[in-house]
Amino acid sequence: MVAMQLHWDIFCRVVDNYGDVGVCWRLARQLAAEHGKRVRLWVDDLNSLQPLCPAIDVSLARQACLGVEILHWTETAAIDRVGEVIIEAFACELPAPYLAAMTQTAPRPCWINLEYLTAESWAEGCHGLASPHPSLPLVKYFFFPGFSAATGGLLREKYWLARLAEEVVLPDLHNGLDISLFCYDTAPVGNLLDLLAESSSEIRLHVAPGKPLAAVTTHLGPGVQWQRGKLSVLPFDFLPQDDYDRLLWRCDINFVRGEDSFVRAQWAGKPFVWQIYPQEEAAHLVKLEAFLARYSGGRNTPAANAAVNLARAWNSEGDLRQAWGDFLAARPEIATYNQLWASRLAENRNLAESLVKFCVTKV
Ligand code: TRH
Repeated sequence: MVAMQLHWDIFCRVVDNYGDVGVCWRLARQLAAEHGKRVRLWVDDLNSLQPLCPAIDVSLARQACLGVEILHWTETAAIDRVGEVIIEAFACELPAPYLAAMTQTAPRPCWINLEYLTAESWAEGCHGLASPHPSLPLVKYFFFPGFSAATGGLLREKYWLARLAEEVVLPDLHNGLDISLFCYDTAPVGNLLDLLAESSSEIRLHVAPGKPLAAVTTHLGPGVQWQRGKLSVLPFDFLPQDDYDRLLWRCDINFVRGEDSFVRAQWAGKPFVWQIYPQEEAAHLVKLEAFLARYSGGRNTPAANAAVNLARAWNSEGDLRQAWGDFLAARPEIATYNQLWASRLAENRNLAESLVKFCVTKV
């Protein structure tokens, strides 16, 4: 008999920024909306989820929102039952009482450790591996999102992406370029602003709050909005997650970071520039190169080289002026390729589908 696995518990500990909770919230919503699962999302920091989902009330220990039950995960939170599938996001460590309750459940629940996204090939070899608990009669499975069919794939909501694609089919009446900026404070934002200010046509730079806006303010001085030549610098308030997706779909070029906005920029099929989450000893640069190798797929065209060189210049060192100029010159070709890249990625099973199929086999 096929296991129903109706009840899913996702545990999310917010380390920093919005990526951990952004991924978990998106996954929870999709499992509920597209797979009919009853999903409980346990989050230790509701204040980080609230900007992505303004409808939630951070004072509540338990609430429902968009088909998902959201639980404030505290040391003292009561464990009333365990799910049939448990997702421990990014090795966040399940609470001991919850683990104990899992050992009392028959059949044993399916326990997944959802890993961070990487394009490195070792992730394909580790995807789906079992890790028996050292002392309890439980097995945890490593689940790797990724860019190939040998991984768990990427988060991609069928209904929502189809709707966004319809929205951008609307006539495009704007002049000049719309660019969104979401990055860490280590990006060469000042250099970029100087280059954009030299533009002979209009550019509207939409700047996310937090680190991106702080970097802009450091370079341009205090202000609410800035005008430099034909460049308008327009800060925006933190948007609900769906509205941020819309912004990426509407902009001509997106600067994105981390994990979730990076994936969304790829579905938007527009030229994008990714800043990877910086790690100690520059470990992130290996991951960046792994992605760039997959993305460019051995092409040695001006467009492929321009996209790769700008990513390198944005993340570490390099001639940003040259890289930006080449990127702009190749923008139409990069846009065409990114549409193709998105449709190739969409041939892989998406992360939620992969999880549902994988877990059924692990009862
Ligand atoms: O916030 P991030 O830097 O998150 C990072 C990465 O996930 C990184 O891998 C992880 O190690 C670290 O967190 C802890 O970037 P990311 O992944 O793009 O997540 C941002 C989320 O915020 C994403 O879901 C999009 C969302 N967002 C909005 O909903 N509205 C907004 O206005 C903006 C700017 C972002």
